[in-house]
Amino acid sequence: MVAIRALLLLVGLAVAVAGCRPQKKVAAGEGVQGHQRIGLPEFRQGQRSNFQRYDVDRDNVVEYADLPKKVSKRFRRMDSNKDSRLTISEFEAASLRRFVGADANRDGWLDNSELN
Ligand SMILES: [Ca+2]
Ligand SMILES: [Ca+2]
Repeated sequence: MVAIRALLLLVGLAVAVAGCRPQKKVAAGEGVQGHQRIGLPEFRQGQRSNFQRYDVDRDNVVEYADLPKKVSKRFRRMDSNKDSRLTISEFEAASLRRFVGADANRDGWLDNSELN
């Protein structure tokens, strides 16, 4: 929990710092000087859509054992308590770690170079 709180704090700081900079306002995912970038809300929404694709009964839990091997393997890595059930909380925590890990310049956005 301490690690997750630290991550949330880091993301909050990055977003706050980015929000203080004078930047050209663009719609999420829109190009900036020919570059694509994605912010945390859009990233989380995309990730949530991925989760919901497999959460067919909409109970915010995916029992991933019977999913295709590639998906099952990915979900197992995100299953923090290793109970073979991936909750939306576990999924979102893993997604946040992924965003923070990819945001190399800590500006609260993932640009082309950070997405690839
Ligand atoms: Ca779990
Ligand atoms: Ca970035």
